[in-house]
Amino acid sequence: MDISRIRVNKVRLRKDLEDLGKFGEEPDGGILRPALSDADLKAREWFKGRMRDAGLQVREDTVANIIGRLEPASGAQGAPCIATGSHIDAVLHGGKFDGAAGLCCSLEAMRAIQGSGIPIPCPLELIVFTDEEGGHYAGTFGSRAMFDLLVENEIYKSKGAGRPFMAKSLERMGKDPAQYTKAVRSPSEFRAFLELHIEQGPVLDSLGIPVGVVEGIVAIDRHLIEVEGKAGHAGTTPMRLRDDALVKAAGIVTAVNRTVRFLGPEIVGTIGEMKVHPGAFNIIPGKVEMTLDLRSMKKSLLKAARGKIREILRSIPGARLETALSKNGSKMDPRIMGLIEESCRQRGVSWKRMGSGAGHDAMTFPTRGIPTGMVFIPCKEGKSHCPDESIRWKDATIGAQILADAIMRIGFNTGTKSTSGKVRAH
Ligand code: HGY
Ligand code: MN
Ligand code: MN
Repeated sequence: MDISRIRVNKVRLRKDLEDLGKFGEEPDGGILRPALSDADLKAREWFKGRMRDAGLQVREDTVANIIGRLEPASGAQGAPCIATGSHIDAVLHGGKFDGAAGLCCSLEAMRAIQGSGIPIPCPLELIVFTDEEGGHYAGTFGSRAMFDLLVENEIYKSKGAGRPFMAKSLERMGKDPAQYTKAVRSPSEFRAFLELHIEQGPVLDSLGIPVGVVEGIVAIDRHLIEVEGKAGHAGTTPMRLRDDALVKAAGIVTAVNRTVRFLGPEIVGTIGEMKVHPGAFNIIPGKVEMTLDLRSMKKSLLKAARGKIREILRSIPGARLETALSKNGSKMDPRIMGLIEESCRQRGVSWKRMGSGAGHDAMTFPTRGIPTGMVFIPCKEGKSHCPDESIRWKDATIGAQILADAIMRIGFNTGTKSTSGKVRAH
């Protein structure tokens, strides 16, 4: 089987990337496309059309994951599929390529594979996962829903008072939230999962290397911190009689930052969201809600940080922490990493093995023993989650080519060693 016959089309790919970037576009070049917002829904409809134009059978599951599928000509219809995909939703005022690059490159890979005339060895799927960025709650929602990994009542949970929750957004797009468990699939339906993503860090760009072969994805704990005080009149309440929730929250922010820094360079912590209630210039804040994102390749560091932060909160009246989600780090499948590298070698493309400090839907699949791999492409100066996020079109083209080649190498390979150690020959 001559993989070199697979040729991605850089013009077609670039057009998809540019067109997808228009949904939710803001004047400063960033995008506002929160999960299941109007901009996200429009982008999804457009992408479904592109998937159909590319010959994929397209369906949407009960939690709005979009699943495009290519069936092999004969024989292997019911066989486990090789899936690829990523997300269309974006962080607030984010960039145009986080998630989108993976989806457009995956679609181009699917087209190039079909264009090669090489018969596909098993079903191929391209999946758009719902709410990867955690616009409603804890993130990687669609892939966790697919493998029955939601926390209890997650579709009714939000990040604070008056914030959106998934059940409402699903209803808004005409779905019955009570049917969410119907999205659950068996891991045995999957032979492998591959995600292409921008690196969201500076390594590849600074070294001038076009491909990152991901070895592992960071463990992530997401907590919600709530601080109760006493709302009151900003003019008539003497300072000594105040119980100002924001003053207490400010102390927590600096204490959390000090704690994480003290634990060393292998852990990062971010208080990225803060809501002050009621929130007016003449009311003493009565309540503050904050989100805390902790990450490390070492789960033990996350545990240590949580313990110390709980201790800090115990000393502050009215402060409490709720753990929204604790995601283990994920190891990528060595076999798949080898096939990605083989693809780079054959194409004369340099690559670098690396970890991912960003979370992805690709971290969900290994928890169900599905062999998983990730291909990174550079983003300029490592900028991401901001309007300056940008890529080089040639890097996207190379990434799509390597992704297409790797999908077919997995397909024709005699077996893919699953992360659970079993070798599954197909
Ligand atoms: O938060 C992350 O790491 C990813 O961009 N969702
Ligand atoms: Mn992101
Ligand atoms: Mn992403």
